[in-house]
Amino acid sequence: MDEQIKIIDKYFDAANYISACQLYLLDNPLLKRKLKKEDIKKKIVGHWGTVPAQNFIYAHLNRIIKEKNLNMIYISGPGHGGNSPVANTYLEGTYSEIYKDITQDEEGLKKLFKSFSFPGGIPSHAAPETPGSIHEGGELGYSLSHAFGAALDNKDLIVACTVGDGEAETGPLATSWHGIKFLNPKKDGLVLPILNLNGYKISNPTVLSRMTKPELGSYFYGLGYRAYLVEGKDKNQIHKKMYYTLNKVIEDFKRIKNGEETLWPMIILKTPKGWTGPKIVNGSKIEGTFKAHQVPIQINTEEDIEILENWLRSYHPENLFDENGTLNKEIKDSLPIGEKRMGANPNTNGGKLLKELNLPDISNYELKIERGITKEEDMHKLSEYLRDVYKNNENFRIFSPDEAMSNRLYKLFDIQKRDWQEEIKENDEYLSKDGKIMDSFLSEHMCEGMLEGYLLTGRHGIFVSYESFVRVVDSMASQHAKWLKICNELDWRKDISSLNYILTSHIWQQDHNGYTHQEPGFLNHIADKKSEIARIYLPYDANSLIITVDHILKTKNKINVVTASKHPSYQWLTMEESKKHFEKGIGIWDFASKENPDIIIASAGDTPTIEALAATKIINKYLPEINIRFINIIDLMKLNKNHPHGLTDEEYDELFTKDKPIIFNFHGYPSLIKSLLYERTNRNVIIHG
Ligand SMILES: Cc1ncc(C[n+]2csc(CCOP(=O)(O)OP(=O)(O)O)c2C)c(N)n1
Repeated sequence: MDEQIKIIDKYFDAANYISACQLYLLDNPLLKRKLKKEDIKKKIVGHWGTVPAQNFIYAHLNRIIKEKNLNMIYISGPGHGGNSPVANTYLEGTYSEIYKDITQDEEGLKKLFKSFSFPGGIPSHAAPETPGSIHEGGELGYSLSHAFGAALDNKDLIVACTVGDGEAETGPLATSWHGIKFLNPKKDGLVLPILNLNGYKISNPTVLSRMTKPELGSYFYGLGYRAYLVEGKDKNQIHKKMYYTLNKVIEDFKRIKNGEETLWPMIILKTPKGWTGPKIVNGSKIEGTFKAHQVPIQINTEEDIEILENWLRSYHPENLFDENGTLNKEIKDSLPIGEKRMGANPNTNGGKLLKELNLPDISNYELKIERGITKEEDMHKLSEYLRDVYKNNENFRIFSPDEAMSNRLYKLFDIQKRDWQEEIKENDEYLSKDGKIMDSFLSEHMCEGMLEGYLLTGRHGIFVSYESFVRVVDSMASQHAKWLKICNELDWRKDISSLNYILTSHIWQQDHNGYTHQEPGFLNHIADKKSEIARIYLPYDANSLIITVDHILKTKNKINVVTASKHPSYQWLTMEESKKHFEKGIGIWDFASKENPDIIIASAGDTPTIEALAATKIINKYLPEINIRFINIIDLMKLNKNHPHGLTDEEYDELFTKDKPIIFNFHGYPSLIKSLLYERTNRNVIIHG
């Protein structure tokens, strides 16, 4: 063990060296000569505080992966220290395999250091560009929910997830600890949370770090964990503790898998913030304080350069790399190889593992209709189709915060149960350890985070939410949209299944709930995202809803938002008619239209369509001399000229005419339609929304 720890420690030095150099160096990557001002970046940006502890964790995880031949991925919660995952994936070789110019030599190191947080270079956070990452490290709070999502239906996988003690204060992270209550060890993978108790955030202490050890232990025990505290007076002692602790964790995991253990292991790693970095700069204590959070030394004077040089030399690069700048063989040989490397694990590039869904033929679910007379709950009808998607596919899950029933997904429960690993009582319904409907935890953050983790590791799913409360995860949706946008620019990132939302219990169907439950602004939020990613659909009845959901489940790399009706409501088109309409995304409904229109009545959304058709009927009755053209828009982005789905100007003018008045009945805020029509010829429009 002592020999192994010596090598782990060398690896730790190498990772710290490469991480620190990314912050500072333009040249002189191996410090073969004295450091000069010209070797150093003019603007130094990035984070140091979180980095050493994460390097330490990665080093030890590598050891246990190699020794036990584990299938493990790593999620960096405090991914603002992006130089850490970059350093580690460089050392294991994955980075150079993906980015061929970042070679495993002095020249490669020089390029790598320069590119970090530099114009035209790589982000300072864990990002899509970072091999092995399924997690954007900028916005804190989602790491653990991503980890749990990645572990679902992934029974051989272990997801190690570092959580910052500041990050742990966020709402989404604080609720995520409960994720273990939804993992079935027989069918799902395992998650190892590693809380890095480094004591500080940007400029404040952290709450968890000021709790006593018994308080912390009790807190995590109450949540269902056996917390292992790893701390030490010196490097050697803490290496040993981590070594033994990981051995114990793997033993615990074995017992959990065999059903012999109910407490889940987690690690509390207590290290100084900015560990191994500069201790004192300009009379201020840095290591072990919040001052280590970002850049520990700004370079203004010769003395600063000297402190930097001493710090970097403290890792002894001459003992880590050979003359050419290639990592020493004994360190290299200690690392996992091939897809066991956490940067190369295919689960972190989920498209590699993506299996297409086996989708049922939608004609089997057609609702036979009498136009404008038949009434049906669209979501209830959709649930027949979704039941069979579940039936045919192991790699599909629906996520909903306690709302699958309330959102009328009744038929799912004919064949599938809710995921629930806790006690089940007599009057509970549809709970099971083997259940795969993810609706038994009331947390939009967890639904979103787990679904993202599930998608990013190559599976499929849908988030079904009340329309107004999906806004709880606005920011998570934005981050995912950014992630997808960057992935689209990276050849090596393979296509993943789209992030699908069905928003129901919507603004026009509130019964007793009323104003508190009304907020259709998620559509505006998503409409603002990159047009190659954002899709918005407004089906008007059951058949159109089934067609829409069948479509979105086949798409890749998109964010699809579907608003849907759940109350008994009028039905308008047969399946065949709706298919044709959906293919166009927008069109004239002949049964409600006349030739040579005097006005256009347009609708988007289920209730606005009922109202617009009713208005058309009334006008036809009392003012038959007025010719109405009735247009329905199911694919909202047809209106956006700058969207890949957008109508051309000619198509738009053909449908809406160049000058006839348009009355537009819209599901959401009128401002959205205003912005979509801004560049169109005919803007003679009154919008009701
Ligand atoms: C949701 C969110 N709020 C605020 C920030 C700004 N921020 C960046 S790092 C940081 C402190 C993080 O502390 P911790 O999680 O303990 O990480 P570490 O100390 O390891 O850097 C804050 C507040 C953020 N990135 N995300």
